[in-house]
Order: sequence, then structure tokens, then C-alpha cells
Amino acid sequence: MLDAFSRAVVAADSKGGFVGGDDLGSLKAFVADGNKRLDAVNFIASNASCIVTDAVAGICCESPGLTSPGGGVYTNRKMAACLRDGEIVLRYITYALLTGDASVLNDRCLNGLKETYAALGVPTGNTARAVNIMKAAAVAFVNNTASGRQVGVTQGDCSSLASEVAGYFDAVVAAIS
Ligand SMILES: CCC1=C(C)/C(=C/C2=NC(=C\c3[nH]c(/C=C4\NC(=O)[C@H](C)[C@H]4CC)c(C)c3CCC(=O)O)/C(CCC(=O)O)=C2C)NC1=O
Repeated sequence: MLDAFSRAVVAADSKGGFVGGDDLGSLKAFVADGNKRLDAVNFIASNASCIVTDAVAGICCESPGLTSPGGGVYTNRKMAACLRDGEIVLRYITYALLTGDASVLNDRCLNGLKETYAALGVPTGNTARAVNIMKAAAVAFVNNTASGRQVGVTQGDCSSLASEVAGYFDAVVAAIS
């Protein structure tokens, strides 16, 4: 389990070097963006159920077969599992955004997920679509452009945090595709 600081230490130690130069520069940027990062995590976390249910409702509207007999979320049990998976993925992405490092997401959430889905017949195309809808919502929350859910917060440029979080969603899609 790593964060941006531990990762710099591990990288420096593997070269037998000091943490300095560019490594310190990127940690400086990490610290400077700290409050924005915490706000971004908070905006996603406090809207998590909205983000997840909107994404799962979205894929059900786009692909009515999902809720028909034999579909990926046919039966309450499967719908509940799907909503839970959406929440799990979003939660691990907030961990990655908080620490500035994807290793917890990779090790504890994505590792083996593709195989699990293949074994259970969970449709990964629809799952990827749900992840992409969550991505659009999360990016809007990070940029504070989510219509109807804007927060009164000091205005600033959060584009690099938005692209960082987008990258974690892309990693989820890549891992299950
Ligand atoms: C630590 C992290 C962690 C992850 C990531 C995780 C995923 C995970 N999702 C599962 C099932 C599932 N996942 C889904 C998800 C979906 N089906 C669809 O059609 C949709 C497209 C999609 C939602 C977006 C469904 C329906 C099941 C149940 C499949 C079944 O039992 O037939 C299962 C099998 C066991 C179970 O049903 O609980 C696991 C392990 N569990 C974990 O503990």
C-alpha cells in the first residue's frame, strides 16, 4: 500500500538515491494542491450514492436487456451486487485520489476482477459504460460543475485533479476490458 510520499521513497531507494530534484518537486505540488485534493475527495464521497445509482440506472436505460430475464442485473440480488460493485469501485478511486497513488485501487479492487467477472458472466462492456458514466460525474464534482450540486468553495483550477481522477476510471475500464 503506497501513497505519493511512499512511492517517492520506494523509487529513490531502488536507485539507492536521495529523494530530491524532480521527486521533491512533484511532492511539493502534491502538498500545494492538498486542500483542493481533500475537497475533491469529499465532493465525490458525499455524492457517492447519487453517482453510482445514476450510472447503473443509465446502463439499464441504454441496455434494457440488462433487466430482462437472463440479463446482467435481472433479479434484485444481481442489481444489488451491481450497485455494490459501483460503490466499491468509486470508493477505491477516492482512496487513489486521496493518496495520489493507484496501488490500493490496483491491488485490492482491480486485481483479478476481470477473471471474476468472466467466471460469473458479468457483462464487462456494460460495466465499463457504468464506470465511464461515473467518471463523467466525478470529473464534474471535482471541477464543481455538477449541475444542481454546486458547492460554495474557493474557486480554483482543479483541472489536474480532474484529469488525475479520470485516469483512475480509465484504469478500471482497462483492467476489466
Ligand atoms: C474488494 C473489491 C471487490 C470487488 C471489486 C468485488 C466484485 C465482485 N462482484 C461480484 C458479482 C457481481 N457483480 C455484478 C455487477 C454488474 N452486473 C451487471 O450486469 C452490471 C453491468 C454490473 C454493475 C455495473 C453482478 C450482477 C454480480 C453478481 C453476479 C452473479 O452472482 O451472477 C463478485 C462475486 C461475489 C458476489 O456476488 O459478491 C465480486 C467478487 N467484490 C469485492 O470484494
